[in-house]
Amino acid sequence: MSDILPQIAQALQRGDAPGVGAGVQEALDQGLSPRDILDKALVATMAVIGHKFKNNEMYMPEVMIAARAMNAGLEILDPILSRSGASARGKLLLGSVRGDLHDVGKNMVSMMFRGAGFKVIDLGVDVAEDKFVAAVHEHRPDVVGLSALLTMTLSSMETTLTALKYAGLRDRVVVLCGGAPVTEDFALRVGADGYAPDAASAVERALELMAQRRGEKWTE
Ligand code: B1M
Repeated sequence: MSDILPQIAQALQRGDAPGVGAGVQEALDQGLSPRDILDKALVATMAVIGHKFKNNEMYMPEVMIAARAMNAGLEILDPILSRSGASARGKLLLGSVRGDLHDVGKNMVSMMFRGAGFKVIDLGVDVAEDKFVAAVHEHRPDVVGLSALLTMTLSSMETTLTALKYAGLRDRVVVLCGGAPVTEDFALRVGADGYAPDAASAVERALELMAQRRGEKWTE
């Protein structure tokens, strides 16, 4: 086995987007599974970067450049991981809540839902409450996914749920929350339907909640 995964990890730590892109492509060409590339090279290295950021061994600009390199890797894996023959299984409206600029985890959530056959409308980052409300009116999604990475922006999840409620839309959609500081307890307390700890389980949780809403037992 070649040492392509450590090479991708090193490129990601350097914030070398073309290097990450080339490494991911090389790993695919060597027959490595996209899931292994994602988990063992990209996600694992972002965790190391997060640790260094926390300990002041890496600073904002470097982390920002690394996140851009991570997204470059995700872009290459995206068409493979989100490839699906299934017809639309549902519609997900997704965004990082107001005040939150983190998008790597959200982009993974988008990829997993598309992989599971969902149509995804991604509103991006720093999405204000009224933008979520307008988009629910416009797109009529089955699921609204809220992502937050900062303790400070957890309050935006709550205000988004309140805005949906006051717009009379809350009961029409399943609301799923996620992101590092989010817990099941928090999500339920602020009125969401559920919480998922990671992108893969977010799909399962959404399907479960959609089935409950229809009064069916979800089986798969
Ligand atoms: Co920021 N940042 N950051 N940051 N950043 C964190 C989150 C932090 C934990 C770092 C630290 O101190 N250890 C810390 C937050 C502390 C807290 O509040 N608890 C922090 C801080 C403080 C900040 C700033 C305030 C720094 C400053 O200005 N002094 C600032 C805030 C900017 C803002 O948003 N307004 C800031 C800025 C940035 C950058 C711009 C430099 C960059 C973001 C670039 C980008 O995203 N394009 C950045 C980054 C990259 C990070 C870390 C290092 C990595 C985040 C990441 O991409 N993780 C992060 C440290 C860490 O996480 N350990 C950190 C990889 C990704 C795959 O994981 O996003 O958790 P994650 O997603 C997971 C799950 O959470 C889940 O699924 C994904 C995996 O499967 N998930 C969902 C996510 N959304 C979901 C939605 C769902 C379900 C699951 O359903 C809808």
